[in-house]
Amino acid sequence: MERTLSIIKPDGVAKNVIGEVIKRFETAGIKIAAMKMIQLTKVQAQGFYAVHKERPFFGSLTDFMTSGPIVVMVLEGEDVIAKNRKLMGATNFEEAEEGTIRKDYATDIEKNVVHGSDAPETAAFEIGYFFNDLEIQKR
Ligand code: YYY
Ligand code: MG
Repeated sequence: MERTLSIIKPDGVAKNVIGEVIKRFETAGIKIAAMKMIQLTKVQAQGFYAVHKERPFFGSLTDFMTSGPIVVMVLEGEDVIAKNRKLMGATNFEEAEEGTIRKDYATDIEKNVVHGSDAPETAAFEIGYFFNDLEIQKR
């Protein structure tokens, strides 16, 4: 069993697609092991996206991520890191496959509805950034 971190970003919450995104996870057989709605501070967003701190879009991305509430989830299942990335679609919605979350709901390369960890190491860091062990359901 593998775990990954998923975020419904401020644009996804504002567009009322929380349920739609979660439905896609559940339909794909993915289990939700933890979930909460929060609003990040700038410092918290910078810490979460620290790997991108030298990128030109870092300032804009971290402003956007603090612009409204987000839904943070721990997803669980076999091969869930790759499965979630597949359901999300490419970073740039214009390049995302038909039927993916980003193709259907993103409006902008930055405002792309969802985040998903991209590897086991980043998943471990990102889950630990938002949840302690007691907040994650065991089955
Ligand atoms: O993992 P993923 O979200 O698909 O993309 P990353 O390359 O990790 O970039 C994180 C985040 O940064 C992306 O979801 C949107 C934003 N971004 C951007 O605004 N402009 C870019 N050229 C690349 C990424
Ligand atoms: Mg990424």
